[in-house]
Amino acid sequence: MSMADRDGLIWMDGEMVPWRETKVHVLTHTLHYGLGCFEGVRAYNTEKGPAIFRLQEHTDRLFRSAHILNMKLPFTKEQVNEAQRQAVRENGLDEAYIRPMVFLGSEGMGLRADNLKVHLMVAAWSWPSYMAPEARDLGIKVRTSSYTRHHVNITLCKAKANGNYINSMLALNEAIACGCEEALLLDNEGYVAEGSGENIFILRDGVLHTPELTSCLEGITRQTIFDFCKELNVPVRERRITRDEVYIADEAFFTGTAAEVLPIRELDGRVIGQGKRGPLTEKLQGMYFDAVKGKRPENLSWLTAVKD
Ligand code: PPE
Repeated sequence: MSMADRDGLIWMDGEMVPWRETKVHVLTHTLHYGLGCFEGVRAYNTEKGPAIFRLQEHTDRLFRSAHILNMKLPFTKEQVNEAQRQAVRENGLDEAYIRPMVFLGSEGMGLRADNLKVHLMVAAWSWPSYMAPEARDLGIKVRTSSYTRHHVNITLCKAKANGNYINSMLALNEAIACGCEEALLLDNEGYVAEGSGENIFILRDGVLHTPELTSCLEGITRQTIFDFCKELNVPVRERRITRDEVYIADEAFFTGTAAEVLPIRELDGRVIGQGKRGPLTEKLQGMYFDAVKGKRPENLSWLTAVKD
């Protein structure tokens, strides 16, 4: 089903608009130059109804991205939180992927346009599994990308900017064409960075390792794994990792809102650990799914109910 041809409502600049009517002009600035930013957020069904996972953190990151790109959002954080709740609620969704995006309008063209309006849209739809459902148990096959992840001073990777995803799409399409499910990008110095839309963790001798924030997005799921590891007394180190360290890891997994917690069973044809989801990955994945579904009393503050 086309994303454009659906029933439902999309929050657009402060109003709920019928899904098929939320159109932009072909001269929309962001469509041409990629200067925009977005979030990927999920709502899960809990005992108390649908709830958004770590909503405030996502909204905060959206505002940080906009600030980095020098885009001034004409809405408050409270309004943006409310828009996301409304998008899930008014579409009658129990579970949803939520996509807020900040973009520049069609008020002007060219790189020098200085009369551009900053717009915000928030859509929500059902997007159950990012990869084949069995990938959660069995893990996925990954390939080191021939594309380098953006250098920190090219497009400013701390912003979850639309244009940064050219890099992700080139890497992902290459990996898929090679029979893999995801790409692992290296940073401009050749160290492990991240997946096309996920952070990466590796386990070695009881210590979890993940790249530093200069090589990857400040993932909210990544932070959630840090929080769980603190609780489990599993040490986590943020440091430079080489691709061959991933080959010899005991376990490896990706994290992200869309991908959730996803085991990696193979990188570049080398089997990682036992070649299936390892025990710590399974434990963290279980904690994650329990937390998002409101089954962990200690993490209830991460959930924002969609209904009043
Ligand atoms: N790195 C990148 C490059 C990235 O895009 C994401 C999220 C992450 C790490 C993990 O961040 P977080 O979701 O806060 O844990 N990618 C979003 C877009 C995926 C898509 O297919 O679109 C997402 O997971 O929603």
